[in-house]
Amino acid sequence: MEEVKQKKKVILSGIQPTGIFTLGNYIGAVKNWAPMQDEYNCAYMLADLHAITVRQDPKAFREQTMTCYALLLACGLDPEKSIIFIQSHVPAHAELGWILECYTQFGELSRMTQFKDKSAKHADNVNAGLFTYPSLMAADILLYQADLVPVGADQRQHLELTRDIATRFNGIYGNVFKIPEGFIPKAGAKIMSLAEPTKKMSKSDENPNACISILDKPEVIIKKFKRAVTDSEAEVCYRDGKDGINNLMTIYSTVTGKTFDEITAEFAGHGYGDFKLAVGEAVAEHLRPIREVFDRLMADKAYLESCYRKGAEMASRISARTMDKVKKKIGFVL
Ligand code: ATP
Ligand code: LTN
Repeated sequence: MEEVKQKKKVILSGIQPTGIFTLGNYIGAVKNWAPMQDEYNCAYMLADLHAITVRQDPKAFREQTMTCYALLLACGLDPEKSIIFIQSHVPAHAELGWILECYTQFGELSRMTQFKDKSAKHADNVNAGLFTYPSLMAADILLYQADLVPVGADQRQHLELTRDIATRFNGIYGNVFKIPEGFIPKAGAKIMSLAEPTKKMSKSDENPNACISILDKPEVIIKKFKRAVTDSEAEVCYRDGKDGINNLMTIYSTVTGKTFDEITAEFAGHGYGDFKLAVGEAVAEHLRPIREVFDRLMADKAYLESCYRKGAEMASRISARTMDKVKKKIGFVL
């Protein structure tokens, strides 16, 4: 019997080039992208169109985008295996983004918690792009007919909306879009701030002690963990109400592979000081190779450029197929 070759599933994800990735971005999202490259057809992008929903300084933004591209490769993304591209290099994203805005309801966008948070934080610039951000994210995903979207927990609501938009569009025009599933890690989907462990760790936090950047030097990482806010008990165990310790245990567990029970046993009879030091050292060690590869890549801009040009070409080819279908279905003259 002829063997039926199973088509590989498609993965798409993205990250905004708004700063050096934090340990939260890394554990919740980017760390999980590299291991998927053998099993799936993967496309990963820098969401620079999304990044301008917050004002960016042109020179810093350009440099930041190059830095973030090198970081993706340093985190193990391989341009020989995956499509690694910059969103604005593929005009179909903005084009389908506009179209999908016309299939997204005002009420749906008004309910998005990221919009509410960011418009409170940037009250002087509550622009239309900040509001329609999820329609563009839906376009990113649906253009590639993605099956799975690996993201942190804070993107769950945007993914649900993407599914609703796709289902609505398919309901009108027939089967145009694959309905994607989220792929949210069981542990580490929401890494919390080290200074305020009830708040998510975020690239744009003003307090440098609140978040670990994946390029922080080992001594800086260790110092920040030493200062991490915990509680007044002295027991290293995962329990409701111990937000700081729960967060440190999650971080330690994801970088060492140890379970919570193993961690509790390891630090039985020790104070928080020993535990914090161990977490700091484990994180510093885990991030060391990323920093080393990053330094090498940043010294070879020509290589980086050849990678993102190739990525844009491949992404354009795939997205053009979906774009064509969408335009025909809607009734645009082609
Ligand atoms: P900004 O502060 O500029 O809004 P951000 O740090 O929230 O940025 P994004 O670029 O919006 O980062 O997110 C990139 C990916 O990282 C997404 O998949 C998001 O879910 C994930 N992520 C962001 N913060 C965390 C966190 N604290 N814990 C786990 N995952 C996270
Ligand atoms: N909104 C995402 C970044 C992003 C994204 C995407 C993630 C833009 N387009 C498509 C997955 C798929 C965020 O992390 N804030």
